[in-house]
Amino acid sequence: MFHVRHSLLIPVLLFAGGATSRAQTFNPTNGHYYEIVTTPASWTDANTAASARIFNGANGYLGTITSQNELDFLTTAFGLPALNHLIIGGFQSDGQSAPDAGWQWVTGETWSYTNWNVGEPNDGGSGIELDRENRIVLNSDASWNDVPSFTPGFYLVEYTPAADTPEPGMLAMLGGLGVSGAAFAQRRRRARKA
Ligand SMILES: [Ca+2]
Ligand SMILES: [Ca+2]
Repeated sequence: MFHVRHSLLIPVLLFAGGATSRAQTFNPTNGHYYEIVTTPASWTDANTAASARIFNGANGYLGTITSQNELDFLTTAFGLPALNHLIIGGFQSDGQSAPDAGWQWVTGETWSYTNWNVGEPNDGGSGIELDRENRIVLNSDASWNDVPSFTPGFYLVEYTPAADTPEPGMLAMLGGLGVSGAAFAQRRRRARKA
C-alpha cells in the first residue's frame, strides 16, 4: 500500500497559465508532478494543450498511468470524484483488428499495466474495432474506458523534471521539514546558477 507524504502535497502556486487547473502535485516515488486541467477539451485538443504546458522547467504531457502505484498516488492525491471522466495519455493507433490491440502511451513508455473496467475496451460495445473508441478516460472508480477522441473532459497533465528530481534521501529530510518538492527544486536550480 502506498502512503502519500502529505507535506509534499502542498499546492504549488508557481504556474501561471490560461486554462484553469488544480495545483500541481508531487509524487515522491517517481519525482513527477501532476495536475488536472479543469477546462474541458477533447482528447486531441487536450493532448496538444498538455504538451504546451510548462511547469518547473519541464514540458507537460497527457498523464500516463503505468503502474498500480501511480494510479494509487493519483487516487489519493486528487480523490476519486476528480478522476471521473478524466482524459489520460493512452491511445490506440488506427486500423487495429481488435478493441484491445495496439494501445500505447503518448510518451512511448512500455504498455504493460492496464486498469480497464470489466468489458472494456469495447469500441462502444460493438466488439469490433471501428476506430471509434481509441482514447482513454477514467471512470468514477479510476477504472479505464475507451472513448472517442472528440469526447470532451478534464485532463491529467504529467511533468517529468529532467534535472531536478530530488534524491530519495533528500525527500525523507524534506518530508520532515514540511518543504514542498517544487520549492526544493527551485532552490536547487538557484544553487546551481550561483
Ligand atoms: Ca506516468
Ligand atoms: Ca468503451
